Amino acid sequence: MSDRITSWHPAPSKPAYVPPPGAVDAHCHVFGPMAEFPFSAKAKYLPEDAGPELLFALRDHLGFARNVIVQASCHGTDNAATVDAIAKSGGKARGVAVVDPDISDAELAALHEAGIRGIRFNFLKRLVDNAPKDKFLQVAARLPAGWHVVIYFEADILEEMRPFIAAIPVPVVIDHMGRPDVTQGPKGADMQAFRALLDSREDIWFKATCPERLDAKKEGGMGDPWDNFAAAVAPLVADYPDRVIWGTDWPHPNMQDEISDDGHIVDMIPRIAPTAELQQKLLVTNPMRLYWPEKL
Ligand code: 0GY
Repeated sequence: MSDRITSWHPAPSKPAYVPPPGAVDAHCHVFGPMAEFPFSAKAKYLPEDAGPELLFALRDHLGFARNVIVQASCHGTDNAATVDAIAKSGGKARGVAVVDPDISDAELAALHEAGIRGIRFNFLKRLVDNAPKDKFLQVAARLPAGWHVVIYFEADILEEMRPFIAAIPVPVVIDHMGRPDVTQGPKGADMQAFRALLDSREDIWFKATCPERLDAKKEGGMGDPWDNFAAAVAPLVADYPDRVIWGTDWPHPNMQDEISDDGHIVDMIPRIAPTAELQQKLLVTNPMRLYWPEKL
């Protein structure tokens, strides 16, 4: 592995949109700092440090109150950096871990104590070497009470994911809507397939995230201001308002070729959730139900 990469904007603009009080950035990551929390030997990318100080400064700059920190693949199954960031947040962060499926019940309980509320199964071949569905189902069956499973996959494997998702015994949250091709529009084949998946279980949630990824120029999309994303995602948020959460995706792993201004990413919110009621659900009520239910 060669040079370390930077995938985030050095000075994001102040968004025009002001999130409601208590708003949660429910999909973000920390990288390192490497000297304290080395990256996994199996990491597929080697980023510059993007630690909790930077994340919390961004949270305040963008007008958010809380973060949900998702363990990034570059840290493998060692959740120390994520747990450290949660500990430093003063109660303003919780997290999603990536675990070895053979993790002990005592270790899962310790992660709960540290603020973890779910585990992530990553099926992207460019990010992980293997994704053993049988092992994943075994660990999903012994999660602490109240936890959920986050799944990251791309639209081309949605059909083969169906039986696996159907067998998960806890609520499921789908990262980035299973990466639909948003240039197909709101009625495109990928969005129709994703809606069918949502209709198959009432406890499948999704993240209306990643305009910068799904509508990237390098993916054949438009780039900022990501009009394809807005057009494709707004109807989905309108139709499933109680099962959708939102996040910045900072520090935008692997997006070093198309750096995004996080202020602009926040300004996508009123385009996909145009009413105050929808925004309250997307940014406050829904993520609080998943990550801080005791505060509702
Ligand atoms: C994301 C997306 C990506 C990376 C990771 O864990 C990760 O490394 O999630 C990606 O490269 O598509 O959700 O941040």
